[in-house]
Amino acid sequence: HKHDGLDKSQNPNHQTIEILQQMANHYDSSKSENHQWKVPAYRRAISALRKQNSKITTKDQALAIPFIGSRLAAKIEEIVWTDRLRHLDNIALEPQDIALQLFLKIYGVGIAQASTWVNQGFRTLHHLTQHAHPTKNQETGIAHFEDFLARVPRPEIDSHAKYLRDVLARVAPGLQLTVGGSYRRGAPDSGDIDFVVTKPGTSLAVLRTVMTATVIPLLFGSKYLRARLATASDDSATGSKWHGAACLPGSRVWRRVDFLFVPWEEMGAAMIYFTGNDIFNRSMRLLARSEKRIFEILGVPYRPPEHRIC
Ligand code: DCP
Ligand code: MG
Ligand code: MN
Repeated sequence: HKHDGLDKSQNPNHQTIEILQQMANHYDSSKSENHQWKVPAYRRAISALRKQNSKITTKDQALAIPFIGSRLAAKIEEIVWTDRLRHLDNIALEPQDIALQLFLKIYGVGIAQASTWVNQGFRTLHHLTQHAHPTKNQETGIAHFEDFLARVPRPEIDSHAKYLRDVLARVAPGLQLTVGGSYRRGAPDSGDIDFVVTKPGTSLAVLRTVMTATVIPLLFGSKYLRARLATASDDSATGSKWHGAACLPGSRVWRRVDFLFVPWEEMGAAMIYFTGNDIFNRSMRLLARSEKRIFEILGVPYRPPEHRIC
């Protein structure tokens, strides 16, 4: 059985299958005749999806698979794109569904962890802290559940930026701080605060070292930074991201803060990435996949590879 678990999470469609499974289970236990008939279709789609060797991300890809019709195909595309089940907002919820939705709101907790806790019988945040052995990150997410769900008002983000620029001017002159994310898109409030840090003529390695060896420890010392919330993809030795929580002097609310370290030459692409939004970025990447289109956009006449020797 242990082996089964390992294979499951390695399936490229693991997350989609997990959510479809949740829906099938929901419809299965639903009292309504209207929903019962959907269950076999879901089960067939799940086992067909399990046999795929690559991640199915679009409706068309899903439609090409036997046993997946257009409605399920659309559902699969939606799951992949939104990474969550919007549908659950509109139907009567069972206690385990309510717990699942609650756990999914904890910062850093995904569908796999949330379902595991629900299946283990946990229903409240208190249960989790007492008996579920949460990781350090999860503990922070639970302890600051309300803080991290609260929106950050735009003026507060200005205060964070001012605080950080003052610190940088003193301890790491030359480092430049820009606020990206939804703030840069003009949002009146944001889910977190996204900082881009750069310095003209400075490599990523040097920038990372200045930040992780000097600036960040100092910010912990001044109690501005309160926790690091490293994710699996963060690597302090080679990465360009730092995730954590911060609290302004005089405030009691912890805010999620992200730092992106960017070498000066890469600022253009990095600002596009870190300004988002995420859906906009996906479309941009899709366009950027076409080599010819990039020439077109840059206004350079297309040259085949063998004619690119200058
Ligand atoms: N980003 C992306 N793809 C993702 C997540 C993020 O391209 N899956 C990029 C675009 C985002 C930026 O990183 O704008 C910052 O990510 P956030 O999660 O902080 O998203 P936003 O700042 O856009 O919104 P929010 O107000 O919820 O923080
Ligand atoms: Mg953000
Ligand atoms: Mn962010």
